[in-house]
Amino acid sequence: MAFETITVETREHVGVITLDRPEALNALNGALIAELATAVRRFEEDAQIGAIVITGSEKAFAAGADIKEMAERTYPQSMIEDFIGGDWEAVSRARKPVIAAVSGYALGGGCELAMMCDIILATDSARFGLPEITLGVIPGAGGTQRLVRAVGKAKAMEMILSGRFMAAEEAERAGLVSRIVPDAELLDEAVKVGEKIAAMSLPSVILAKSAVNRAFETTLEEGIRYERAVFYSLFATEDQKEGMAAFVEKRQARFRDR
Ligand code: DAK
Repeated sequence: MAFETITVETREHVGVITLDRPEALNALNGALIAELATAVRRFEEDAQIGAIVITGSEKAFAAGADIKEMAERTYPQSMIEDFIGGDWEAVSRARKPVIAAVSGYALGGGCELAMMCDIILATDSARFGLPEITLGVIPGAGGTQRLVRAVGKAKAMEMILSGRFMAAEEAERAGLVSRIVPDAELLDEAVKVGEKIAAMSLPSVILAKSAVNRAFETTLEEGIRYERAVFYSLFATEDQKEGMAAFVEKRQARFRDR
């Protein structure tokens, strides 16, 4: 299937999805969200792919859900169609790691999309914000929940209640962004991180991601119990034997995802 609102490529073991609606600063309309979900699911199913990168343009990762498409929505329509539905959740449901490479605006649904990813790399020009309040609504794709977990209550409240944008440097300091990288290196750096992850054993990558995410969903005690069970389970893999043998033999491990 040819995509119209995104471009998709494979770089070695990393799937790269580029949001591509420059005329609307990559505003996330229904077509784009559906195509993004399809591309993510394909990479999830592709055994050659170990990580996924989502990026936008230099000016915008994504300036939010498409306001022009949303403007005439009614309450019953929104509620019945449940536009939170499957496609918007494809990224947060991905089991393989997803890296957001953010330049320019990441606003509203664009910021929420970045926060659905596991790691955010950004350039100096990145601007994060949840300005839905200025439109008479509130974030609707996880923003009120994920931003507060990422940057704490005070900053999240200020951003969500006043619509203030957060610049890259502040976002890095606050823990929303993993690293700031030079403009020209953003995508290469994100792919490099993806390649590094893709070289690990996929079962341990999937379970490590799942254990970290568990920290946001449960008590410390439960989370530690989950981590312990997962840790033990990895001793059932060939990759654990290979990884530890490689260390002892002073060579590079060759994981086979088994
Ligand atoms: N939607 C539609 N078009 C947009 C857009 C958007 N979010 N953002 C920008 N554009 C369009 C502009 O209308 C303009 O198109 P033309 O007028 O040229 O046809 C073009 O992109 C360039 O934008 P500007 O001329 O405005 O460019 P500037 O550099 O002057 O300003 C800006 C850039 C990013 C500051 C500005 O465009 C802006 O404020 N954009 C809107 C940002 C915003 O409010 N975003 C939040 C949208 S609400 C949900 C899932 C998601 C959501 C909710 C529920 N469920 C699953 C339930 C998410 C909601 C949102 O994101």
